[in-house]
Amino acid sequence: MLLAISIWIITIITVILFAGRYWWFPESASAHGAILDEQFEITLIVTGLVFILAQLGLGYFVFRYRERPGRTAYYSHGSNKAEVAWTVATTVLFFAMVLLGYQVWVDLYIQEAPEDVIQIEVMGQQFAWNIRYPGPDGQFGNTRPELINDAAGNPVGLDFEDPAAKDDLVVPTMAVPINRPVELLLRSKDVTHSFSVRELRLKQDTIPGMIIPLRFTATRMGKYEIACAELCGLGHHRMRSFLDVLSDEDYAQWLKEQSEF
Ligand SMILES: [Cu+2]
Repeated sequence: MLLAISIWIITIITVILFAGRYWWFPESASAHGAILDEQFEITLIVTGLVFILAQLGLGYFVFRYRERPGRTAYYSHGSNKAEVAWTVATTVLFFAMVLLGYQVWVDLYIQEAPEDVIQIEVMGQQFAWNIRYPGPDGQFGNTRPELINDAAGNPVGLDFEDPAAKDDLVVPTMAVPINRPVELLLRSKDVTHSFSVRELRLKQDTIPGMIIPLRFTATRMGKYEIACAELCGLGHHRMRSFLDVLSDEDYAQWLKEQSEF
């Protein structure tokens, strides 16, 4: 009896915590943020309803078949019909939600980038982010792993024999202009990290040996934290940087200041 009541109480507290939104996302600052939030809400409502029904049912069965004098347990093989029913229902729900979220996914990952897209390379490493801009020539220079040398100030292994590498800018923080499409090229030097900015509603693993493109358009000026969202080693908690969303003029100014160092 106590167990059944505990299950119900835990269910109610959980629902209150989610419905009351006491710990929620910060306000979205990207073009795809609103549609992603909507998708999140639909998923939360659907899975929330399933959760509530399942927990209430669990409590009910614990309560209904609690120990009583003179009653013995009997062994059941279960019900094939019920199993088929909830497996089919789960499959249908799962595919319906995938299809609903498909458009956001296509926008972020698959659709061809617009011509004026700003490309920025992000190289994760234990325990820092290296942000690389192609510089005035608009071309990323070659990199070679054997040239990587943190102590000499070449954390991404720029090959300076390549003329396109000479003006590349590698900095510890990121800035982007507001309302301009940006394409990140996510890389990792060592282990799997995850590039995550809550306000942009972005989270994408960076994987050694892969260059993963990720697109967004920032729609609100401000300073946002770039966190590593994948436990990547002892210093994981301090693997963070910042993203400044600036006006066009401030962005141009920022680029200029950075390249003067
Ligand atoms: Cu990391």
